Amino acid sequence: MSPEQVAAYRDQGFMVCPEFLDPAELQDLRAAVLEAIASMNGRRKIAGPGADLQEGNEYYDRVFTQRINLWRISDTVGRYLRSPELGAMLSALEGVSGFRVWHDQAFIKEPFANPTALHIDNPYWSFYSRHSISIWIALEDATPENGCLCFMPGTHKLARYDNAFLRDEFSALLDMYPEMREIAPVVAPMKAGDASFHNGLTAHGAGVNMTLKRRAAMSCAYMPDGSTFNGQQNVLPDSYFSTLKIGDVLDNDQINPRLAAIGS
Ligand SMILES: O=C(O)CCC(=O)C(=O)O
Ligand SMILES: [Fe+2]
Repeated sequence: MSPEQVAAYRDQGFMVCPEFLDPAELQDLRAAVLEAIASMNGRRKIAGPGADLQEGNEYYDRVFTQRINLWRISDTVGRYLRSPELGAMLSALEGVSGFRVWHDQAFIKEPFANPTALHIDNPYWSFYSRHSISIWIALEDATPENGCLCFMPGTHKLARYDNAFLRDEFSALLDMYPEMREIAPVVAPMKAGDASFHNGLTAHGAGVNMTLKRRAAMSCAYMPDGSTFNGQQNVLPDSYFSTLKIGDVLDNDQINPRLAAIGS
């Protein structure tokens, strides 16, 4: 990554990275994600240990099919999302020496799906950091017609920890941050295999799916190593959550594995 790309990411709070995966990698990851989702029965959204998040909100369930922590049930997913090369990119973008996986998420926007309301990610999570970051990998082409992402440039510098929910109206976030109403969203179509990165405080959303095909994507959120517990459970399993006090370092390798450094 060039210094110009890093500077642009830090200024805008997001970056699109064309051809992040080559065609063979794309096929490999897409197959692994779809297989892992298919292996999860019922309405529970998290694979393996985690909070008891279930489908059940009519509107939210029609934003996308959301399945979390596929890294626990698919070695292939884990290998891509925890690769040292990806870790090096995250570190360069955020200027942070090490990251842990916060959670991964598959987002399958089905035909006629609702839009993904504008929101910021980090306020949902169990730590606060201005340097959390997510990758979002298009497993199929994401277009303005089928609900590609949009990012609001520079909003990571304005965001506090007030947030909207994904079941809210598309623009509910702007009621909390009226100053963002003047910022034009950047619509980010991506080809299958392209990826984007966004800071955990960058406002973003996605449109409705106006096509007859699904829009499949795989994402992963990363927490700077050393981040501390803020009191929120989010995806943490009850057994771990109940042991935590505000301010404890979130350093459980079973729950939030550290990304290995290149060469280690
Ligand atoms: O895929 C979507 O529609 C939403 C993705 C998102 O909010 C994220 O990756 O943080
Ligand atoms: Fe998000």
